[in-house]
Formats: sequence, structure tokens, C-alpha cells
Amino acid sequence: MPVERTFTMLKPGALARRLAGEIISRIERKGFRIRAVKMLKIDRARAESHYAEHKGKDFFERLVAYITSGPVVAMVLEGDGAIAMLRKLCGSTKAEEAVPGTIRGDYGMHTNLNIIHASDSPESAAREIALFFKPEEILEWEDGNHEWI
Ligand code: FUP
Repeated sequence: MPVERTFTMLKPGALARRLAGEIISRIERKGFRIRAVKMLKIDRARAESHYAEHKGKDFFERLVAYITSGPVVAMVLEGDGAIAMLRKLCGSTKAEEAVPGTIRGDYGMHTNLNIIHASDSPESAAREIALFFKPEEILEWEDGNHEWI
């Protein structure tokens, strides 16, 4: 598997429910390398850009309202096949299909209030990383765990 970078965001529900540490812990424990992290409040323009593919859909306004309702934690993660691997860790988009053991499956009952976003393709990952991070904010570093995870 090639080494990939992916983008993830703990949504306002994660911070409001004080689950951020627990979720980041699960991401670290799985083996992703954290290359960048920041906490911020998303404005409407950035929310519309991030979710541009959904503009016009019936859930779009509710989605933008949720994502701008409080702070988020945005991260760049790296690892072998990181994009698909993170999607697997997060679980299905639809709450009723998100299997227990996944993050969405373990922490929510409603699709529109899920607590984590993960890029779904290399193109989305590149676009989303650029939307939230400057190149110099993404750190190159080694923690020495490569042989073990
Ligand atoms: P995902 O990539 O898994 O986050 O899924 P989507 O890009 O399809 O959806 C983005 C967000 O829109 C989801 F996290 C939740 C919300 N959504 C709804 O509220 N209703 C829907 O029917 C589909 C998505």
C-alpha cells in the first residue's frame, strides 16, 4: 500500500461531548501518523467549499449549520493506504449502517450529527488538506514506530 495523506475533522459534536481526546486516541492507536492538527471555528464560506458536492441537497443547510455551530479539530493523517483505512475506522455515512466498533458506529445515532469527517478519495484529501492547512503547517517527523505498526 502506498503511503497516503488524508484529512480528518472532528466535528462540533465531538468537542461539545468532550470526545475529542478519545477519538484522537483511537486514531493514534490504529497507527496513523499525525502530521498536522488545529482547532478552529469554520465560517460559512469554508463550510460551503468543504461540502460543495452537496450544495442544493435537502440536508445541505442543516449540514452547514452543524459544522459551523462550534469548534472543530482538523488534522492531516498519514499512513499506508491511509484514505481507505481511515474511512474504515470511521464507519458508514448512514448512522443505521455504521457498525459498532467504528467511530461513527460507536458514538452516534443520527447521520446528520456524526462526529467525524474523513476524506473519501485522493482528490478529496488533497483538496480538503489545502482548504485547511498551509504546506508549512504539515510537519515531517518520525516517531520511530514504523517497524511496529
Ligand atoms: P461522508 O463522506 O461519509 O461524510 O458522507 P457524505 O459526503 O455523503 O456526507 C457528508 C455529511 O453530510 C455526512 F457526514 C452527514 C451529512 N449527510 C446527511 O446529513 N444526510 C445524508 O443523507 C447524507 C449526508
